[in-house]
Amino acid sequence: MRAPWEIGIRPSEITPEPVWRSRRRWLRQAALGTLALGAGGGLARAAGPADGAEGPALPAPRAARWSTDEPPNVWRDITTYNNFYEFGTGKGDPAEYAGRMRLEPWTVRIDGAVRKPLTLDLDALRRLAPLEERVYRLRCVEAWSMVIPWTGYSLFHLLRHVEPTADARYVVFTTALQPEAMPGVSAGILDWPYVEGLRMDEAMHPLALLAFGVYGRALPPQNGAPLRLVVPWKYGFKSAKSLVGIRLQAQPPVTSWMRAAPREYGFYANVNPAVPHPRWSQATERRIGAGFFAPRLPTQPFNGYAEAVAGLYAGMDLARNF
Ligand SMILES: Nc1nc2c(c(=O)[nH]1)N[C@H]1C(S)=C(S)[C@@H](COP(=O)(O)O)O[C@H]1N2
Ligand SMILES: [Mo]
Repeated sequence: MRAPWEIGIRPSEITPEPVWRSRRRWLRQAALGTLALGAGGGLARAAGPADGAEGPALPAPRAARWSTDEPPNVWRDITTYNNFYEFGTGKGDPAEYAGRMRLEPWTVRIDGAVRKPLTLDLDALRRLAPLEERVYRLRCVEAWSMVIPWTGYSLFHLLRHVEPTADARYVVFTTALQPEAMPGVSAGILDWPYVEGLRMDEAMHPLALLAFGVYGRALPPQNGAPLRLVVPWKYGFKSAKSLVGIRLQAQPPVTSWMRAAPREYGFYANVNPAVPHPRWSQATERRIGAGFFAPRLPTQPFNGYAEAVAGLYAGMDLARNF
């Protein structure tokens, strides 16, 4: 078990042990019926990591197999420290402006090398497979990280549904473009819409998540409402927010970040502490919320998911295919 300052929970978020103990005792007594409810006035509600969570509930059982047991970041950090360049490059810009995005109606078009091209609305998408909670590490190329409890299902459910043909070797993701609602679009940092891509076998890996929620609530706009990709073994920019299009094709796409800076961002973008970004090291990371004195954490190959995904890259030179 790591110390709280290593894992992104503020000291103020932690229930002091005596409070926690007496609370457990109280719960046990309540369960035994030895304590009259209403008489136990002294029970203080402890602050929790999901405090402040808002939005429609999206409850789902946790997928233990695909979840880290590192404690998740608090709701506040997850929803106020964001990258979503359509709304500006400041970490606070998405929380401030993404609420302007029009979320209804929302459809996703899935086409290309498939037998069953489809346009699905959000309801149909959510109902396609059972939702699960997956607690994933997210490692940004800027060398910070968080632990986030997403709600969603493996992307392969959706890809299978449209029946890919033999030409489907890459998957291209396109995200929402609403210039009137997105102050960052006119800044011209990237070519819009934001485009990302995966190789077909990466996209079919069960870890690749189509996420609809965080902390059991529908995704806040700044986190990519109403649905986004989460690819936990790759740098954060691969996890495209606010998806509107998914296209299967034979050729790899040129993604937005590759187009903007081909020397700095490759197609694969697997988290790799041994391959520095041309302008900074990727060897360590700063866990958001861990506090000023927290030591940086060593970045793990594939962000700690090597056992699950390293086999996808057997025989590849990952320094050249960065
Ligand atoms: N459409 C879109 N998706 C995006 C981005 C973006 O600018 N636009 N930023 C990416 C980056 S760099 C990161 S680190 C993650 C951040 O996700 P979070 O804010 O939910 O933590 O979103 C990714 N998805
Ligand atoms: Mo990122």
